[in-house]
This record gives sequence, structure tokens and C-alpha cells, in this order.
Amino acid sequence: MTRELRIGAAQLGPIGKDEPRAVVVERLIALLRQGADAGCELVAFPELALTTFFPRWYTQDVAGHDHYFEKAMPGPDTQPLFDEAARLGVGFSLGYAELTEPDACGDQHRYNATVLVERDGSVVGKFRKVHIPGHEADEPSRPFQHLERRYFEESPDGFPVWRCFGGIVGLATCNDRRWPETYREMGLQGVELILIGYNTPIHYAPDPSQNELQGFHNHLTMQAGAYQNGTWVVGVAKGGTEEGVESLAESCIIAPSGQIVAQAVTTGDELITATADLDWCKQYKETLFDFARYRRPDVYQRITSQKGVIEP
Ligand code: CDT
Repeated sequence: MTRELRIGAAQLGPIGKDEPRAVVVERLIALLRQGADAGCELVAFPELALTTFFPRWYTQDVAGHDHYFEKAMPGPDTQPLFDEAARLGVGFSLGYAELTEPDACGDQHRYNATVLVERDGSVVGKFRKVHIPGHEADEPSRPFQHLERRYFEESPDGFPVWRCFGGIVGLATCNDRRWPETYREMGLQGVELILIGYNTPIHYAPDPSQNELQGFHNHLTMQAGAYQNGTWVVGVAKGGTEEGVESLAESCIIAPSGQIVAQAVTTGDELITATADLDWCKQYKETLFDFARYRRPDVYQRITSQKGVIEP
């Protein structure tokens, strides 16, 4: 049995504020078909891939923006993508804004979610973003807002992994990729492939000196996460200038060695592909990063329970 999986990262260019869902889904289907033509079995789409990045606009009435959210996945607008995936035999991951059914108390919840779908169109699982960046209140001095913390709740679910596509697959979303525990939580569960969608504005208002480092930090974090956990990582952007805001593209596919094996060269809709040998993960998981052999949680716990700086 081969453990090679042909994967694609379907980068998206901008999605306009008034672009209908059906038009966006047609773009996704076109990329999925390109993936099928390139022999892909799995194609990753970006974070919030069905709409413009709406958290850049302040509102007092979050519920008034529920038209950006999906109440079901698949739903009426996304069913054609699921149908085409099943017809082509190509699975996918898709980032979207999720509005839950009312719970026992009648409360609804809003998450920045990603669904993972198998080659037959069935849902494998759903991930909800853990690290919600940005701010809650309007900050009019910014050239644009980043109000994810107003629109979304943090996931209570952490970072699950799933046995599918012949390996162990996990998901993360945008800001999650900057945090080492994202990869390690999944690394401890044996993850072999992590799919990460992102929308990263080039301008970072709290510290604009980081603007020119956006591309560097993007690759730095994902390459380190891949290498330190012996896993493939796919980072897929919504890039280009959307509603006046320039976002990072530079989607890439990273091997367990930490090397980038494919990278987007445009800021628009673009599919990149690679053949991921999932057995390559073992070369790292069974040597330098053999967690069972070399990792010492008992030592970390001893250090973190000590108060203050240890004097020599
Ligand atoms: N979408 C997302 O998570 N973007 C963040 C930008 C944070 S700046 C407020 C990122 O980490 O790329």
C-alpha cells in the first residue's frame, strides 16, 4: 500500500463584499477541477473562503451580519461543491463562518470554522479556530478593522485529528499557525498532514514594523511547525487586495523536513500541488522528534512550577 497522497492548495484572490456565494462556489469548483486534472485527492481552500473578510467592518449588531455565516455545511449554496467533489473523487477542506443551531438555552454561537470532506463528499470533521486575533471594539484610528474577536467565539474543542486520506490529518486556521502548541497538540496525536487556511493583512496596525516581515513570519512558523512535529503542512491564503486591504498570498506546501516543496507565485486564484509521502513523517517522528524517547514533560512541569528566575 502506498502512502503517497497528491494534495493541492487552492489559493483564492479577493472576494468582493457583494460577490454572491454562488459565484464564489463556482471559483472553488473550478479550482477543484484543476486539482482533479492534476491528480489531487485532497484540495485545501482558505479561511472564510465563501465571503469577503467581513471582520474588517465594525458593527454594533453582529447578528445583522449573519448573511456572512453558514447555518449548515453543506448548505444550499455549498452543496454543488460537495457534489462535484464526490463526482471527481477529490476531498477538500473549506474555511467558513459557522452559525450554530440554538442550544438548550436558545443561544447561537459563531465560529471561524473549517470542514474536512472525504473523496466521496462525506464530512470527516469540523474544526473551529482556537486563537482568535484582533480586537472587540471599534478602533476608528486604524485604516481598517480586524474585529474577529467581535464576530467569533474561541473554539472550546482544541485541535483534533482524524484518520482519513490514508493518514492522520488535522486542521488549523490562520492565527493558529503562529502558535507552537497548535502543531504540538496535533503532533502528540501523530498528525501527518495539517491544512491551514489564512487571511493575513500585510498592514499590522499595533506594530507596523512587522508589515515587511509578514511573508517571513508566515513561512517561519509553518516550516518550524512541520519540522518540529515531523508533519506535512499546507498553508493556503486568500491573498491580493480585497476591498482596499492588501493580504499576503505566498501559499505553500511544506514537507516534514521543513522545506517548502511548492509555493504560489501569484496573489490570485491559483492551485499549487505536491505529492506528499506520508511515510516521510516517520523519518522525523522516529529520530530527532521521537516524543516518547526524548520529550520530558516532567522536566517542563518542574521548571514551570518554580517561581521566579533561578539564580546560578
Ligand atoms: N485571519 C487571521 O487570523 N489573521 C491574523 C492577522 C492578525 S492581525 C490582527 C493572522 O495571524 O494572520
